[in-house]
Amino acid sequence: KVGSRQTAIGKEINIFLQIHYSLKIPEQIFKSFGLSPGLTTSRIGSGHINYTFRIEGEPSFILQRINKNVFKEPEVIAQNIRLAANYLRDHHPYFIFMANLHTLDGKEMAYDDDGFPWRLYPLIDHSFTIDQLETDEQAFEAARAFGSLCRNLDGCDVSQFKSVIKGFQDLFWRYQQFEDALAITSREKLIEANETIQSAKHFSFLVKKYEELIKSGDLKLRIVHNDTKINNILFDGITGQTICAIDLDTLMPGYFIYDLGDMVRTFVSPVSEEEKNLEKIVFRKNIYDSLMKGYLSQMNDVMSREEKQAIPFSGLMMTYIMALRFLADYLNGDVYYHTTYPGQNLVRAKNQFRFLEMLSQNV
Ligand code: GN1
Ligand code: MG
Repeated sequence: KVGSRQTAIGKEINIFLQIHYSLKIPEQIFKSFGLSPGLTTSRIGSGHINYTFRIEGEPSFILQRINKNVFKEPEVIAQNIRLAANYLRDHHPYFIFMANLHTLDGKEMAYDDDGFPWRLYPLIDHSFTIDQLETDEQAFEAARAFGSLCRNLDGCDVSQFKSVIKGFQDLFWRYQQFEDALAITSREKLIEANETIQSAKHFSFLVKKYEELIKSGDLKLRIVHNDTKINNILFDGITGQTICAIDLDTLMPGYFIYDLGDMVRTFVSPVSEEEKNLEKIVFRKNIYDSLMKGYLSQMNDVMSREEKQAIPFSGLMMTYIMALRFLADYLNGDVYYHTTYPGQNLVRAKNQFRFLEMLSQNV
């Protein structure tokens, strides 16, 4: 994620999150952005796709290498962000939108010799991100921030935006990918994941519901963030309030259920998707209610009655889609998400199915 992790008094706590690994920032990348290659860098964040670094200096920056295997057309990301930034500048000039900085020759990204695009962000002093949400206020504030992004983009020309990843939140297609993975995986993995595979099949009625909902045309196609996990909110270390939503890679046309659902998925459980101890996964009703209030404080008057009826489905759908995606990646041999130990994607899938059970008993 692109936030620095500092406490109110500016003390670095990111040290706990640093993972030392061999990826070096190429000198040409520093130079493209007018930075000295001698600056101190450290890897930060808990994203599963891109690599994120903090660059110390006056001022400091966040530098990110985009995963070109996942984002096959990185120019589309840049184009979508540009469209959104222009619309917001013209219609909501005071809205804080974290667009990236440009290279010395005015480009949104700099490519290295291996064809990976890199981009640079300002590092906001005393800002921080969290992986687990603790209070009702945080839930309200974070949901309000994601809601206000969608609300402020309501009215822009959706047809100009392009899809960054085809079928990204298409539950029907994700279920097919899971079935494809089942067909090619090893016998050992089928045995190891048997119970989780049964859960995946058990909840497949959600795919049908999803298809019906999309076909009904009741959901308005909007510009949505598509990755509204709690650690994509930048908080202010001094006021404790939100600054803005970050990680705009998947800002593209979609439905509100994707954003609201991913908030339910990542806000309401007291532990993150990495947690192995399933006993710790519970439904926090107070957080669920606060996040709904925060989101609707922005979205209530732009949403239709039909959309509001789909609110309870959103969390189920997004938790299920992530459970399926983690499980499929485990079966495929961990080809998509970064992992740090064998079986991590199965842990994540089990965690998500557990939360899905909890959620389905409560919404
Ligand atoms: C990925 O890399 P990160 O953490 O921003 C994924 C999201 C998932 C998320 C689950 C492009 O996001 O869809 O919800 O992991 N992004 C992509 O933690 O696949
Ligand atoms: Mg992301």
